[in-house]
Amino acid sequence: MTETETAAVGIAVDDGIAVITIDNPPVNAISQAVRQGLIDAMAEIATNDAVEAAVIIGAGRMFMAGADVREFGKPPLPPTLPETISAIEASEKPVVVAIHGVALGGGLEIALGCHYRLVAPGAKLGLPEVSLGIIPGAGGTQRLPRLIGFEAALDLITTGRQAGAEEAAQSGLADAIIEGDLKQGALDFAKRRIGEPPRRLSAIEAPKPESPDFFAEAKAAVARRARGQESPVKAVEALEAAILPFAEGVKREREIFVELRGSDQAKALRHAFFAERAVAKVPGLDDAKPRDVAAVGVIGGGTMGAGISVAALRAGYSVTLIEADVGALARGRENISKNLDGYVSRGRMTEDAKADLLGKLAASVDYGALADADLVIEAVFEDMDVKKEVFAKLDAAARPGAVLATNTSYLDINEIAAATKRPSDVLGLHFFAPAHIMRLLEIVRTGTTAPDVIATGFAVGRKLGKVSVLAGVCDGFIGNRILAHFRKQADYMVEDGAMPWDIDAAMEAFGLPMGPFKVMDLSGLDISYAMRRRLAPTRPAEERYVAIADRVCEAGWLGRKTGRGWYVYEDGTATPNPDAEKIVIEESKRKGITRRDFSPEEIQTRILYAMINEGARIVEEGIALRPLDVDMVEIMGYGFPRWRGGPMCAADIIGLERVLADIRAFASEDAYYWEAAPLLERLVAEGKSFSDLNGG
Ligand code: T1G
Repeated sequence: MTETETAAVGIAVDDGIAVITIDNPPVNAISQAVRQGLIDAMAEIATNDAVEAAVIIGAGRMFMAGADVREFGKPPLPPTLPETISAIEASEKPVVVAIHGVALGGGLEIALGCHYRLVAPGAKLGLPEVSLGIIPGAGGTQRLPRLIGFEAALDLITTGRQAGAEEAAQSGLADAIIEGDLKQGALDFAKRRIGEPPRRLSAIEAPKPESPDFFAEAKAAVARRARGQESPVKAVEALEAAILPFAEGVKREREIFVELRGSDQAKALRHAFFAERAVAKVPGLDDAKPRDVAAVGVIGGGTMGAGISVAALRAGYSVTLIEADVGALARGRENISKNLDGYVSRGRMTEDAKADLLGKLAASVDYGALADADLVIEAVFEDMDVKKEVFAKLDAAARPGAVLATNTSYLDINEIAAATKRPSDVLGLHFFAPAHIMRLLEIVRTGTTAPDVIATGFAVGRKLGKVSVLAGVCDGFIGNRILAHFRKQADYMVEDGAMPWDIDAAMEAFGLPMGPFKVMDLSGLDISYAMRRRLAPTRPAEERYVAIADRVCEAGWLGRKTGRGWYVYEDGTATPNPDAEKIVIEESKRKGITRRDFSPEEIQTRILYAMINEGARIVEEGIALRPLDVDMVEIMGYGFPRWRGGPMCAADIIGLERVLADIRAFASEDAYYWEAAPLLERLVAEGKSFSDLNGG
């Protein structure tokens, strides 16, 4: 047995088979050292007569997570990944790859350069590059269709989704699933291949597309789904190049890859990738140990409470639901059961699994049933007096050390906490409807929340599969506070000359899944009406107030539930409501406003800048820890296009100087609203950007 080592790639020869081990923790990212190590290993295999075949395998949790995302913005160091893969594929001796955990991006491309692919039962294979704003850049778009055909390759590459071991074996992506010891299975497999000619995907003739219009149709369908994101559409172009001879196809793939790599969208998506992980890293919280949570109590079985209960049950917690009376309790159970039915009907849960989960649900009208709960989440009516009463009762019933959470969206949690004798155990866990589906969780700390209580919030959020973002107490926390400004701008423009459907169309073109007026119709106009009434006493007298939505609401048009709101809903289609249009025109007239045109670009800019300006205030006040926390809230909770990186990242990409100059220009018409956030002013003066505040 001979052995040589580089830092990241080890090679050991055992009975004629070289075992090449990638060892670059934590995820075996393909750093320069890994690329060089693989090239050296292949050179050694070629010249070492004792070697007759090779196995490539990953050390640690997974095979490989792909290219090192941290190297992306930097000048590439040789050897390139395509060179590395060519060296593997060129081997005259059979090379078998053994995949456990994940093989993603460049990791799967390396696997495609090997002659045989074996997978462990739990393995997941994917090309997630489009989600980073790029395309596979090391032959993935050329080798994959040669192996599994265009349709299957297009599905994997344009969605970035991961295929499991079974699917990989069925599609031909994997040659076999190895049960038991993966390395031993791979060694046995490699031994049987000794002496066989290498199987090189690049040598296979270009496949035929499934139909003559295949690429044109695919491009149109992918573009519709992508909502402004370029990379999936470009991935189809790269795939189309696979009908060319391999050398020409990879050249085209590389050109597209290089073009996208430097794009703003790739920059924004990389930011989102790191931000999604950075939000869980709260400075100063490193030493706080989360409290153990197994039993969860939920107070309130309405839409939110039922959604939270389902999220908790699915994550493996036992749940005790509390309602005010027996009738409400039955309705709460019914809501939970209906949510679970959603999974069953989509084939994502069996009836048995549903029954199991319901078996872990207890329900009671007595707070005494919460005596053993480790965490209680209150999701009752949004009213301070009601919440205080609930927390006083909870204080009496819950065991010492239990974490007490409120799901309020707006109310002052300091005040709620003060209704208990243990305010340091109280925090906000703000879920987004539907709570079992939406991935955002705002974890709201009060002035007194204990560090280990915050840490518990993050640990629970992680177990629920949420992206948790820390926020401070203010009206609306991070997300709804920005939403209020988004809506205000939309209202101002409607009163000044745009129509609600113009705003919706412009914001959908911006990349939102649904415009703000359609969203209001969906959630019910009475919700925001009640909110405006609540805020009326504290609204500054000098602030502009648009009464259009109030009048639409007062006419009884509450949105979809009444068949009419900003739109009229008939036969499954939405058309602009002509009566709402009349109200818009009347209100402009009543205020003496001469209506003017707004281009889609102006609509997008005003709304985006309102979000940026408020986001800057939120960061400056410490409500959000960093600009990236604001970005994650917007992306995960409000449909802000990920490929724009969130509002703060979008501001950096536009350039803060320009953002500030435009805001000042808006301020010349409306000085009250468009006062630039001091943080924005300061960053521009110092020549900095929001990303400078995000930390390493
Ligand atoms: N590069 C660098 N660091 C990475 C990384 C990567 N590719 N993937 C993960 N990390 C870090 C991550 O930031 C975190 O660091 C730690 O590893 C654990 O990650 C030419 C160009 C692999 C499924 O898009 O999907 O190949 O926060 O917390 O939940 O065509 O990470 O601890 O400091 O996420 O177990 C394509 C992205 C590259 C894969 C593991 N690859 N990664 O999930 O742990 S493009 C990807 C993931 C490419 C070629 C192109 C997941 C994971 P820290 P984690 P996890």
